[in-house]
Amino acid sequence: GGIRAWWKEASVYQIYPASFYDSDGDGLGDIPGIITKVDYLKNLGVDVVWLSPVYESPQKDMGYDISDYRQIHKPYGTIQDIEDLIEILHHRGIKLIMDLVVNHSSDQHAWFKESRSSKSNPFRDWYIWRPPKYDANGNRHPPNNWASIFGGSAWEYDAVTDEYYLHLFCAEQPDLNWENPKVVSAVHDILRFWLDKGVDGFRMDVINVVSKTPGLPDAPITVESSKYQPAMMHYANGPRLHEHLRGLRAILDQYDAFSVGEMPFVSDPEDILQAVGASRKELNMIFQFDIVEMDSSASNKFTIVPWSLQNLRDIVAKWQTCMATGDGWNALFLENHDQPRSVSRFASDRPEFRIHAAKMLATFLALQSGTLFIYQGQELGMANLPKDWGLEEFKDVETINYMNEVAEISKVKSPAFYDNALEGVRAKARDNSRSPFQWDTTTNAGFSTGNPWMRVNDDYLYCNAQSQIDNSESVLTFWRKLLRLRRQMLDVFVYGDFKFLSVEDENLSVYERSHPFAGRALVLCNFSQHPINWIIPDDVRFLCGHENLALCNYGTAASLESLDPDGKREIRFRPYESMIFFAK
Ligand code: TEU
Repeated sequence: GGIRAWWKEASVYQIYPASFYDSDGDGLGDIPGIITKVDYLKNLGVDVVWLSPVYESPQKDMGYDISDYRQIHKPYGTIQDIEDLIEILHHRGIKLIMDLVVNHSSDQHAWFKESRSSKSNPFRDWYIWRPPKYDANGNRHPPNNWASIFGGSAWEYDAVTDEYYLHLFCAEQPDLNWENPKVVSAVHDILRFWLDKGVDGFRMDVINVVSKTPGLPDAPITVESSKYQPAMMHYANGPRLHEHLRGLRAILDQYDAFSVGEMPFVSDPEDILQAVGASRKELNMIFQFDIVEMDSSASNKFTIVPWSLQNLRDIVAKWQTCMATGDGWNALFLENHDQPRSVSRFASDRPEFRIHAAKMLATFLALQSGTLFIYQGQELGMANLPKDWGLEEFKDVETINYMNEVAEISKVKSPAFYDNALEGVRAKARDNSRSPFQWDTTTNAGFSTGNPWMRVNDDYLYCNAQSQIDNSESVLTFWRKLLRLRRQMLDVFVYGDFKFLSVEDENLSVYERSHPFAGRALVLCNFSQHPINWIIPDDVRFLCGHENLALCNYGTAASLESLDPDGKREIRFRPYESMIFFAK
């Protein structure tokens, strides 16, 4: 595990401001709303809050399109509010990290307004402009064939100067030109601005796409049916990435601040260790996408691909091992604002299984080595949106763009094509995790007294914080116990060695955490709705007794002394049952 650090031991709670708590009845969450819920966070036992963007923004992509990095989006509050939040969190011993979205800005940012105004404007070179290409018939085309991550071309034509600008995401999110040193130093100034206010670090949005292949060459054709091609080979982990990361790190180090970089499109440990290896002085850790892409096809995230526990175990084993040997550090997560709800996705949200399934996933995740990230509502076992909701309830630009494309294609293909795509959207849309937080059983789940910006999940009477807080059997109480256990045994759970035991049953995961002096733990998870009998191997039999049972998601583990027909001691797991054994 390397040298100890506060950020390695931390449990981080991600707040999605629009959907956390609305203090003024306008239907949108806000910063004063977060302030009123600090007790809730303290009670849960998290150490750090990561706040998704609250900056001034036209909200084309829920604040990931920033028009002023030094102002707060008015409906979310004021600079004074964020300063109050920082102070109140710090007073309660909780750190705050902000979202840094600097691969692109909003097209409404003053920099871009200047940039687009003329070719000779001093800000022209702050974004990535190129002249059109013309074919033999004189038709205008984008400068290259890159596809935008949110659909269509990655280039937008701008008539003002008869050129195109690059946008890897929405057209309203033009990419900043990191080849321009003025851009880099402007970003550094933004860091200092927030660090001076006392923030403890940043989650860096798509930070590995800031350096593109010089010359911006065409991407190879991998999607025959499309004019535009996935081009991550030309923008992910580009040639100057590490130089830029070191530049950011130098500033963070002056404040003892922390960084977690979001790094899609890359899953080679070598590439990632270059960004997170301690000696490299770049990022502290990254979010990598292996788990959340395990059930999607490479060309379309909405295509549902079956996954197995073996896939999941292979991914976890890969990262637990390579980070330990390479002096890197893991960021552990199963959910965030871009992903569907984990209980629906990786276990079961059926009423008879949901509570145990959510606790089992929590067990599986929270006791791995790494910094733990929990997304708001995950601690309650919040589930995906109901299957019978109409598409009009989906607010995410990615979902809307995709379903518009699908509707077009369906005209030539078939209604079945459309239905199939819709099923993928229900399973994978980012909207699934963006519905308002469910606080209690009052109107709108207590989220807002007004008209919520997004519909509240119908299940709030059954799943809400208030009914879980004082309930010893709740998912929330279970998370509290897990976080406490992790904190009490940092040597084992955060810094200790990790290994999977080989287990016959394809739905059972058993991993061991160990530390030469601090102790040894077994973490066992039944990932299925069926009972599993597991004959305890000789070398861990001493661990698997009642006296060592640290936590079981059913409360008590019923069957620790059971014998199989041959008289061998076995554990009989109930559906989605999980257990943690620990011995000094
Ligand atoms: O996400 C970047 C990213 O590549 C994915 O998580 C992406 O949202 C997903 O693959 C789409 O299916 C970050 C933010 O987390 C996301 O909310 C923003 O929309 C995006 O950057 C642009 O800023």
